[in-house]
Amino acid sequence: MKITEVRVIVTCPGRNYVCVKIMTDEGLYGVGDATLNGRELAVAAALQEHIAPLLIGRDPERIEDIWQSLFRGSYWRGGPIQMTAIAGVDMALWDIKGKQAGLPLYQLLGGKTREGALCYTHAGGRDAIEVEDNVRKSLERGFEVIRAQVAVPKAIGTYGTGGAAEAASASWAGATAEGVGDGGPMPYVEANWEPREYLKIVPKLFAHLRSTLGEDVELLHDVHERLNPIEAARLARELEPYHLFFLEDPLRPEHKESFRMVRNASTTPIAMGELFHTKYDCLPLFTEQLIDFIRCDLTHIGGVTEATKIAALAEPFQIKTAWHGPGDIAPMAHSANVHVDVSIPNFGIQEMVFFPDIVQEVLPGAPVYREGRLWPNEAPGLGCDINEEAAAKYPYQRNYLPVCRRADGAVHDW
Ligand code: GCO
Ligand code: MG
Repeated sequence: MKITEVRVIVTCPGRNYVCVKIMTDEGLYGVGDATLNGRELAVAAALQEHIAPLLIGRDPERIEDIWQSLFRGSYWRGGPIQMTAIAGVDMALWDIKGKQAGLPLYQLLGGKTREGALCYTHAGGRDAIEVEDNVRKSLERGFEVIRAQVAVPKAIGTYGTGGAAEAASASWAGATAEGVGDGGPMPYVEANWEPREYLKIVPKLFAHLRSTLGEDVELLHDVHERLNPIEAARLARELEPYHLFFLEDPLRPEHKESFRMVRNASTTPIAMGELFHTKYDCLPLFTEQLIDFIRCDLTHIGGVTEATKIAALAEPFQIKTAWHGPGDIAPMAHSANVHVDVSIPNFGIQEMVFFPDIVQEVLPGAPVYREGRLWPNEAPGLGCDINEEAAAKYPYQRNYLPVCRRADGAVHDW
């Protein structure tokens, strides 16, 4: 088999997606996700200008060799743009292999270790009562694990407080909850965010949720890499009585050694990794057992090939997976997540979103949600497709991630 064409399809059915479609001389094709929120066209150009010419004429069955040649062959390694471009290719090649074998991807990865993938949804709100209300709604839909985020007093547009709707759509943090506007051609500014206020409100939120909802529901919280080590250590310690499923992304991705301080301070389980790009980012956290869940984004680490290696590296350290699953990566990536989830031994949990109908029209095949779990597509390969005609109806629109500013106007990590 030979690769004859690499199509890069950029579409905006509500938000931007970069899709890869690899065609072969045998009529089989594969699809993958190469979406990097806010830098979509940089990845599209990397694919079109630099990667596609290297793939034409190559044997698509040699996934590992193609992966290595793109990762090491470029000399310049890693980084979000390159690893996202490689992921799009990698997913499409696994998709082709599955179609060739007539098997869903999880079968190629060793077969099922479990039936469905336990998943979590998002509940946000302006105050603890509104969050509690939204947690209850998610419980009614069958979710067993729920991420809770509350608006920070005095801040404008706190990240995550729009809950599930915000996660799936293009509207930004707080936009739905506080009516402060959507993302758009210039970055939305989350303003007046102060760690002092944040550190006061979050333990109060979980005290409220535990006292009203009891111990049965599993709760978690996303810090979104906003704290410094001593602040993160304090938060992890103060949340201990509420028994979180995990505390997500407490620190910036650069300083792996800072996790020691959080670890030594508390027994709250720690998850990290949506801003990592390779297994090398994960290793220092694994070898010292500084985290409990690794939550890389398959679209930003080079796809299924790197994800299965990261999972295998995590396994002997008793670290489980919790792959990133936001609305800003395409259904192909969500499908890849779940195929990996149901075939590895050390799966932990899967973040999920409900894609709006318009996305499902353009990019059909996302995993199906039922009873607190995601179920893999049983069609060969990823079980996803790209409706190119529908995609063409929704052209790319420039859209930035928000930025966060402190009360004095200084830039903080969003
Ligand atoms: C999550 C994430 C996302 C990111 C987004 C950035 O836990 O799902 O933190 O919501 O903010 O992927 O593009
Ligand atoms: Mg997160």
